Amino acid sequence: MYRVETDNTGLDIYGNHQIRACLRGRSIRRVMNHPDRLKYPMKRVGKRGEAKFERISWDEALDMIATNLQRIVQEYGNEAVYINYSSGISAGNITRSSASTSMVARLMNCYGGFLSHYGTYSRAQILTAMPYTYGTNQGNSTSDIINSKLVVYFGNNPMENRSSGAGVTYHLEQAREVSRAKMIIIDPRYSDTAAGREDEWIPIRPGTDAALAAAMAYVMITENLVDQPFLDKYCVGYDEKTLPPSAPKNGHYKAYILGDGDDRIAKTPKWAAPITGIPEQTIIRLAREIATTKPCCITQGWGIQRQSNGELSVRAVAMLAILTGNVGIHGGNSGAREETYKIPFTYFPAGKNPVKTKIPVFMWTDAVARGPELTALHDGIKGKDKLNVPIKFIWNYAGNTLVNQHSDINRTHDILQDESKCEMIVVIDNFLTSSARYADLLLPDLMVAEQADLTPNEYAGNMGYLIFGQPATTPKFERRSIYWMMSELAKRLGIEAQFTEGRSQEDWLKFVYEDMRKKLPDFPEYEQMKAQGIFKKRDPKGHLVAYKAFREDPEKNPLKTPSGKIEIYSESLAKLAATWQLEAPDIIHPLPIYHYGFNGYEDPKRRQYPFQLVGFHYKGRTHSSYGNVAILQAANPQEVWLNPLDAAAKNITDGAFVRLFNEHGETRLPAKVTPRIMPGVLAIPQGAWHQADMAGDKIDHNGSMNVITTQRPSPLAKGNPQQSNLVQIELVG
Ligand SMILES: Nc1nc2c(c(=O)[nH]1)N[C@H]1C(S)=C(S)[C@@H](COP(=O)(O)OP(=O)(O)OC[C@H]3O[C@@H](n4cnc5c(=O)[nH]c(N)nc54)[C@H](O)[C@@H]3O)O[C@H]1N2
Ligand SMILES: Nc1nc2c(c(=O)[nH]1)N[C@H]1C(S)=C(S)[C@@H](COP(=O)(O)OP(=O)(O)OC[C@H]3O[C@@H](n4cnc5c(=O)[nH]c(N)nc54)[C@H](O)[C@@H]3O)O[C@H]1N2
Ligand SMILES: [Mo]
Repeated sequence: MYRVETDNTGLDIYGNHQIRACLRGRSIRRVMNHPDRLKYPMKRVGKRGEAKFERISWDEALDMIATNLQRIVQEYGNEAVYINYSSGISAGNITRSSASTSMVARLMNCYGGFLSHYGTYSRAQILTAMPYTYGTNQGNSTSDIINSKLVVYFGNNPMENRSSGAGVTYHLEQAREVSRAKMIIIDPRYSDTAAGREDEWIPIRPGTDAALAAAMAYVMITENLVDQPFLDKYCVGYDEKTLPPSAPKNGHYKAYILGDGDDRIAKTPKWAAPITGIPEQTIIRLAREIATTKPCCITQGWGIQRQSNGELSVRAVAMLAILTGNVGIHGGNSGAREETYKIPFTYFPAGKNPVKTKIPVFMWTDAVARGPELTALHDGIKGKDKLNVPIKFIWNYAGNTLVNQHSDINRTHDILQDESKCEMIVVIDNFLTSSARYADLLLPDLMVAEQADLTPNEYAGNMGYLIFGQPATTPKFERRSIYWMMSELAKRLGIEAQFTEGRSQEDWLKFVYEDMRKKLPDFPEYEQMKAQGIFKKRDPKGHLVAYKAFREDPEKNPLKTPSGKIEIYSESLAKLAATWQLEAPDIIHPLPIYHYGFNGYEDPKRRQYPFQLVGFHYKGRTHSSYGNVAILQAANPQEVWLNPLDAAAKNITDGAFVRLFNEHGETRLPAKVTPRIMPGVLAIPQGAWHQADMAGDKIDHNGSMNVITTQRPSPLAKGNPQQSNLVQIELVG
């Protein structure tokens, strides 16, 4: 009999602290022993999506998969096989679900390859855009806040989305006890990270952070508060002096801010106030405070980049760190999200994918519906000018982005239901999720906690750790491990020797662990590690500082940008802007300008759908995972946040059942009337399980926000703009 206990090893000392489970970790037994868990392999008997299944044997299931995979590869080629994105097991090794490095990927790599993707649902826009400025996307570790005098969070909510004891909040609290850093939170919502800890909350309209940044830049420039020596030495394109010759006259940042650029608009606080919803005087005060309090840690979460103009916003926020010279120093930050110290970790080798074509992660529904129409210049296909074949086979292992977590569920439903398009969908999960309902074959997996595996550290500031988990229980019913499933398929496909290399799951763990020990001799011996279960190591350098070497010697340690410097003006982006095919109002720009983007505050569509809707990552779930645990549901109700002013105008009272709708669909849930959200904005915890009669009215009754999000991608990353939504809200009458 096992219980869930917290890590109790060592003294709970800052930097070598105990890794305490969050709400979800503490309820893991309720997931493991949940009566709804999948027990047997099943095949679809009704229409796709109807969720009518019949129990079959493992042999029958595996034979069917092998036969269909062989047929589809023969008929359409390996490019027609897709492994869908999934974050269900991001911490794991043998069990890891990441699409390009999972056991499913290893199997496909041994079998001729598969169509892969680039980017993630988490941070497609920032991963694409930030490197144009810095060459990479790096931030200081949160623990470095111990050296800060001021912390400014743009839509960063670690209290909720880094909430375990190993997480960021712990550091934030402890570090601020030492440094006494003031904390300013800029977020449309009064988040849990604020919750009384903040010195100031500044509500901002979603998607307008770049306008705020531009107006603050205006104050800093006109009041002589910028770090001019830093801009001259380390940056390209701040003013005339460092503007690349290929750029147009007055194409530099200073001209854009002062109104000497193309648009002739000075980005004054007065200009930004009606866009952002932040009073002019607040913008001025904030700009002065950031520019004069050093070091200042400017950090953004990923909610602001999961938007239609996310690529521009992330670079605009970074400008504040650049203008004030806070990059590359202790207590400062680049403007990117916080990072964590990591100890070496070796994954089992997934092999090389012979298929080089990649789609943007968010574009897979289009690749199913109209694959050969997708091109490099219009849709961001990489490795080829265009796709040759549509997706015909989908692997969906430990993910729910097949339906619930992807945008516009009603469109996805139509695409997936058509069996002439995608011919086979294999789902491997623990539950009959929204995605699993669309499976042709549904395979019941063991959970990570039911098998031996190595888990690398997630966010723990200046501490790295490794967990070696052992099965907490024996396998029940006909649940099998992913390694067993893929090995059995390899047998049927005639690639068993390549796939297993003669190793068992335990042999692979030994193999990767020995490699880790070569990289870090501090790791104990295998058997010892197995017995102790956890290994922790403090960052010997103290705290991570992004771009520290560059700051110290930019000649010797250039950035990975083409110029080796911080590119405020990016010639690479200017080139893309000239060659890519974009639909209005999409824009790619060499400077980090403000542009409203589709479904933004200034989109004319707001006349019809007047509310901006953002989602947020909820403490009661990991996306949709844990969404079926009753005590977590009770403690973390699914409700839409609505300001009292809007509620009064709409006659909505706290707890009333409301409908949210737009051109994509409708979802219903109770309202939470609260001043914790600014007027004109609604917020839903993302990830609730879709519950709709798809043969009838298609109305969702569980506040699953992806029935009202769009599949239109962002301009540069072709990423998911799931925070850019315009909707109407009404009382259910
Ligand atoms: N408990 C829990 N933790 C999680 C997850 C989870 O589902 N549950 N998911 C994990 C994963 S995979 C990821 S990718 C991360 C996600 O991490 P994030 O993407 O950073 O999380 P979000 O909650 O989407 O957004 C953070 C904050 O941004 C605010 N925000 C939204 N739009 C804007 C805007 O335009 N401007 C500003 N200034 N703020 C804005 C939101 O109100 C929210 O408070 O969290 C991880 N951690
Ligand atoms: N509207 C909106 N949509 C969003 C977001 C948003 O902010 N707003 N955020 C996006 C982001 S950042 C992300 S990362 C994605 C996340 O989307 P997903 O990666 O799909 O994450 P989950 O919904 O947690 O789904 C994980 C699945 O893995 C399964 N699983 C868990 N453990 C195991 C296991 O041991 N074995 C197997 N086989 N399965 C297991 C769970 O049952 C669940 O079905 O969602 C994206 N979607
Ligand atoms: Mo994510």
